[in-house]
Amino acid sequence: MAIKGSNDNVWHAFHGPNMGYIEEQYELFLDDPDAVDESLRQMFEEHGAPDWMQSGGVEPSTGGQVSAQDMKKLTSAMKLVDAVRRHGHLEADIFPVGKQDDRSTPLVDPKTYDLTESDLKQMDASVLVSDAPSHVKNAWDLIHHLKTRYSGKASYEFNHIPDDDEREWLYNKVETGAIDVSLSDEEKIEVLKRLAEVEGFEQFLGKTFVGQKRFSIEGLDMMVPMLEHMVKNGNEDSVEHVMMGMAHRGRLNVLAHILGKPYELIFSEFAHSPDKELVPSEGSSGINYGWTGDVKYHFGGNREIGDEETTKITLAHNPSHLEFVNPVVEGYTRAVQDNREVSGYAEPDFNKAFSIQIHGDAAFIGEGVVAETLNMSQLDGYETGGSIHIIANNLIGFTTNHKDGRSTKYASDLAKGFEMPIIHVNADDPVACLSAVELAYQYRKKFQKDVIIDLVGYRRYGHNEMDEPRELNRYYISQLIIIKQLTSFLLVT
Ligand SMILES: Cc1ncc(C[n+]2csc(CCOP(=O)(O)OP(=O)(O)O)c2C)c(N)n1
Repeated sequence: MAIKGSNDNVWHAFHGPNMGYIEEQYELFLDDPDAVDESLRQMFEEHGAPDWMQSGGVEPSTGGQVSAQDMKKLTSAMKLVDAVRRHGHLEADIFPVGKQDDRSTPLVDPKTYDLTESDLKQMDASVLVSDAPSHVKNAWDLIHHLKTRYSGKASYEFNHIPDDDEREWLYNKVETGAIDVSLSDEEKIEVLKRLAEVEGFEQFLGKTFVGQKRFSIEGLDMMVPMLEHMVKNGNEDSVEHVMMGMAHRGRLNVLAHILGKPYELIFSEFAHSPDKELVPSEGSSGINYGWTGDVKYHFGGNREIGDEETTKITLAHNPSHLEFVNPVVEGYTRAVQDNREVSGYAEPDFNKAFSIQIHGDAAFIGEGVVAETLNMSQLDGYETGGSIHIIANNLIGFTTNHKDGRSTKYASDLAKGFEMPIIHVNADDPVACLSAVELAYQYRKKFQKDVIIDLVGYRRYGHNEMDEPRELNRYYISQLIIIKQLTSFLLVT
């Protein structure tokens, strides 16, 4: 590092945050001169303490320099910017229903940092961030801008990621809006049509096969367009295989709309199965006919998509044991990534395949096999270049409210220990959901590590369709709200 300055005012070359930096370095130097950069050491030896430190923290006012008071404000503003990045999720609008209580936190309030609107308006935004969007002129605008990014329909937790490049990349993508999906009118209509199919399918099943289990996706309907978006991205990137694992929730809908399983086949599985006797799962002790088959919401499937280059999508069959499929899907993925054509230790090609793991919110944090699988995600022998996880978060596990089912704030908190980025997104905002997918996909592609999307919705009915929604579903929501939301989404320009 080369530092220039005349002998007279060498310290006056430093302004704003740099002054804080020099102060910090000087204190380090006092403890151990070798702890600082060679050029700084020479300066400290030659010129002594920075003059603003010598004058008891008051910077000389000559020469248009920043006062100590301004310096303090600047440091506070930096803390506030950092706080919005770290804690903005606490105020985010990610719950479509069920948590409408006050979500404000003093952690992102300027007052907490002794800052007023006028303090912030006097501060140039470029002192705080290097690439503020053009409409952001001062620090007040900047805080507002950051709040829209970190406390909107999507929110983010990145602060636990120790790698500076990764964290900076993620913050940059969020703050610049580079990952925001922008849909044309036609694309909006496509998404709406897909959502109508998703919901129509569930309603048809509900009305036609009354009381039969289907583990409706309703409340998390956007999961289907999100999966479509991910798979399409993969196909455009010449990914050969997408391996998927999921439990019962929404599985029939994913089979129909992502795996292309014909409706007739699904209906026939409802029509031909004497429901109650054929259900060896979800706590039932019902008789089954010699385990000759499985229940319809455990079946897997596969499908090829794409014209010139094809991508094979595989949904693994699932046992009743929640999340046990996680390591199986990772094994499938690694198996197709490994190059077994040359002798020796098989080298994986992470661009050839990726996995999508869909988890229940209670199961993600409650089932130990999830932690075991996440732990393997960076091991040479098991890694798959990053899996994309979606927590199908309907805020309830069977009959258990999250307050009685986990000791952490979010269902996704387990992933923090594995340094994985977490994106929370409101399942009733289609554009936010697709943007969350885009960020997750791009992150996986760049850093080849796992990423978590916490898709926050609700459960329209009971746990399955044999139980009583009025008693089991605390988050029942009227059709009208959904219609209102979809209609505003359709207000195309
Ligand atoms: C290993 C295992 N433990 C317990 C169960 C029983 N069980 C079935 S569904 C369920 C609740 C799961 O809740 P969540 O993960 O939130 O998924 P949801 O059904 O709400 O979508 C439980 C405990 C099981 N099937 N497997």
